[in-house]
Amino acid sequence: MDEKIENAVKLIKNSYQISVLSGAGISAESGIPTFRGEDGLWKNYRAEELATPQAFSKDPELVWEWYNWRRAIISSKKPNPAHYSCAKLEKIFNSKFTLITQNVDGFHRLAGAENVLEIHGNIFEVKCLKCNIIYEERSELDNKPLCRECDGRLRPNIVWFGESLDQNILTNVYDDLATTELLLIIGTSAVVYPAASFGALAKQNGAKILEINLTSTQNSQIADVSVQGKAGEVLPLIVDSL
Ligand code: BV8
Ligand code: ZN
Repeated sequence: MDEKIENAVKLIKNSYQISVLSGAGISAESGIPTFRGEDGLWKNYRAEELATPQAFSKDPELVWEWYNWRRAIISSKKPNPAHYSCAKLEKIFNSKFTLITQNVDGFHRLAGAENVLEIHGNIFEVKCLKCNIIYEERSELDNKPLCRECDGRLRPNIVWFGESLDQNILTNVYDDLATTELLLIIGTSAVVYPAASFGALAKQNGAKILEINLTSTQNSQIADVSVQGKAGEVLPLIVDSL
């Protein structure tokens, strides 16, 4: 077995409590475009200009067009072996497992994971600008969707650039990063804050770091083991060897 895979297995076996931080790269093999990769969402739609409150107030229909395009893509795809391996890790570690994801596709839950912190929201949830209700909405929406309760305008229940993350979720994240013994950082370029700082924070608190990514990132320098490869291939190899 590849030495790095072996070391990764050892890190997990020597841990009592583990956490996962995932980014768009874990969904890449499901066919979901990443944000900054070759087929990146950013390239086609300059997402950092669309995923903002300013863009939404200026042209809500354009922003909804972009989210409806992504909702359609995600609805036609499914979780890949990396998502299922994360769910398997949760079965092994039980209550000593936390999954922190930047992804909004809901694939971790679809693959069976339960203790999932969706720090940037969920693309299949909507929020009413008038009555503030938040609800799941999987049906096809037009570019000016209205609230089912009060007919107010809806926005995606997603954290946009310049918006703060949900305080309760962040508290859960920081509580977990204070005690976790191993943080697996899978498929994130680590450029978006505050998630980009989670690896260093966990390390500071004494955790080991295992990174799985196609390329090196700022987390590679602090990783105890950094495996370069596809999450859908590498993670099952590691988890099936536990
Ligand atoms: C906030 C929802 C407080 C949208 C997203 C300057 C310095 C520091 C911070 C800032 C700054 N200027 C502004 C900020 C704050 C800003 C920020 O971090 N900006 C960055 C760009 C510098 N952050 C915020 O605004 C956050 N809020 O800080 O609140 C505040 C309040 C007011 C004012 C200021 C601050 C909110 C951030 C949330 C933004 N929302 N998503 C949507 O999805 O529509 S971010 C977006 O990027 C996605 O959530 C995505 O998950 C996230 C991170 O990207 P990645 O997941 O890492 O994806 P990426 O494509 O980048 O990388 C993919 C990786 O996978 C690559 O490394 C690739 O190699 C790898 N990969 C590819 N294929 C595979 C693979 N790995 C393994 N296997 C494969 N097969
Ligand atoms: Zn409403």
